[in-house]
Amino acid sequence: MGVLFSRLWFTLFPAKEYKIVVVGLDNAGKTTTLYKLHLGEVVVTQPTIGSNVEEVIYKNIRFEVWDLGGQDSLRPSWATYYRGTHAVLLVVDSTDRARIALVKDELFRLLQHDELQQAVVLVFANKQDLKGAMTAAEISDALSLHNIKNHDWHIQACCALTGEGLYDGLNWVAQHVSGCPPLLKALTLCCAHS
Ligand SMILES: Nc1nc2c(ncn2[C@@H]2O[C@H](COP(=O)(O)OP(=O)(O)OP(=O)(O)O)[C@@H](O)[C@H]2O)c(=O)[nH]1
Ligand SMILES: [Mg+2]
Repeated sequence: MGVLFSRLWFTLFPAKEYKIVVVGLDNAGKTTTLYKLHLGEVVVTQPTIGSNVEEVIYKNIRFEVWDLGGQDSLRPSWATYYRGTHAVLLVVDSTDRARIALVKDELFRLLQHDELQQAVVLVFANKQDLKGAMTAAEISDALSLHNIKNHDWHIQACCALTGEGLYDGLNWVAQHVSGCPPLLKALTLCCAHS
């Protein structure tokens, strides 16, 4: 009886969920962005070792958001998170002019990965509150985003501390993944299996 009920529940109410991986160099503001979207608050962060994953619900869409550590030694492990990814969210520290070429290298490396061929790409030009921040247009040029031919992409100026721009970016993702097959996961089942 329990098994029958759980199958019926899953058939009737599959949870529609899309996977986002959040990448970018250390200190870009990835974890701050994740928790601003998840909690609506600014949290005190430490450099991420490994990953954080949280659910973000926006316009009745569930996003499973993976925030990956951006330090040099951690970036080679990003690929282990790519399977099933619908959207890549690249967070850029807009004041970090010295490392923007490195960001570009990382971006074009990840875009070649087999498991990201269907993914759309959102770039957050973060830290727009800081003096000397590059504009979204400057970052777009520095990253040569116009050379991305096989992925839908978009750049959004934002400030993860205030949240300005974050939902504009998420809205773009929501519009661009809605045609893709979602991850299907059973909702929490409370029935005991017989
Ligand atoms: N002024 C300003 N500071 C920000 C903004 N977003 C993040 N920060 C700060 O930048 C620092 C690094 O933020 P994190 O979110 O930990 O950066 P991260 O990209 O997760 O870094 P790793 O985990 O090391 O990869 C923190 O001190 C944040 O408070 C922003 O929009 N404006
Ligand atoms: Mg982090």
